[in-house]
Amino acid sequence: MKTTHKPLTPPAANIALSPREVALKKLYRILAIVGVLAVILTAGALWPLYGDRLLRTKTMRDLWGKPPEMREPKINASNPPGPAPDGMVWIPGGDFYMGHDDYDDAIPVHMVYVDGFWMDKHEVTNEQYADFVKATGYVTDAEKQPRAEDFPDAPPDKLKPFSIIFKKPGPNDLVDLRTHQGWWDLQYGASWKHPEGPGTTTLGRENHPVVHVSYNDAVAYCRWGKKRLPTEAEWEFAARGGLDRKPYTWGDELKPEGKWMANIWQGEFPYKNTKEDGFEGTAPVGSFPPNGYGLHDMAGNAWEWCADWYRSDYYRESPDKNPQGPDSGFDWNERGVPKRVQRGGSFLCADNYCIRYVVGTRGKGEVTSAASHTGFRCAMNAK
Ligand SMILES: [Ca+2]
Repeated sequence: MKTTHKPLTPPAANIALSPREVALKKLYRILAIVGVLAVILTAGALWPLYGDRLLRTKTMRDLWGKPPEMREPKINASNPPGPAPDGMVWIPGGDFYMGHDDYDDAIPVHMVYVDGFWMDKHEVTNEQYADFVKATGYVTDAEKQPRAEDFPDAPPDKLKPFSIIFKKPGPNDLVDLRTHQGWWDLQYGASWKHPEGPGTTTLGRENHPVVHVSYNDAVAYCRWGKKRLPTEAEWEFAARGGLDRKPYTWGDELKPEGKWMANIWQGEFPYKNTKEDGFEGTAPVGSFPPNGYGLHDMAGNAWEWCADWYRSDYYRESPDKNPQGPDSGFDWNERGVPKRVQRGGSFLCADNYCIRYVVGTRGKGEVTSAASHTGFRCAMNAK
């Protein structure tokens, strides 16, 4: 029986390479290896600079699940619902983009709607707070005896009323900007009426923002005036003054036409304050131009308490209409110490530290704690 076979495929010809071709092949292989190594080394070198941002973007997308809706924000008609309460201005409410892409606790930038409300034109002053204390006999947290259970490691003789004041380090003191320890000093007897401690007063500073007030102290004052603290979203809407996604409450430039627009820190923090804006500590309220809604000092001067609890991840889940903050406070940097939101930065914020005079950035504080750079202003519902 005859069997048919498919013809076999002829073997590939064994073509010898010329010495030049062999050399080129080697060169290509070496170039390929060098190229791969270069990519790995470049990625390794750039990771410390940009890796965090890449991770953050991924995390943001993972958590958020959908790309942001980037439509134009719409501000409500600005007609106030009635005559303005004394010292307040109407904030019309509407849509705005809240947050800041460069800060882990202020991402994602997201659109929020807030209803219109009244807001104090300026931070509550020493004179205004004195009227409240005179009328009510209120005692601030910084004036109270600290509780032993809150300071279990403190010897009994150290449990005296105190607040925290800024103390400029010496020129040769080495300060780590990450620790806060280098420029804060516990001062016994410091309070809103003795800002630098016993023997100091607010005389001559009647129209400066009241400081050394805790969240509780701020809430008590607002209630006395039948007002309330602004929510964080209201505060940011108001601070933006009708501008959309600008870095400053007044626009794009830190110093338009060479003019300082807020009481912040010039020079290298915390060693040298060149006071280019005219003020080393707090400034009288209204020393700088108002923003688009007629509000003064929404950047710098004194930090301002807001009503919301602080959580660094809140913006990933916050409602898009009149957010009121999370149900409880949580700060990764100080677990077990619930905090409320503060906004606006202070006279201690410099471009090498803090920088929280940039709109959309956040601060926070424990509800009974006070310091020489923290005050507040009040808001009120439309009647
Ligand atoms: Ca200043």
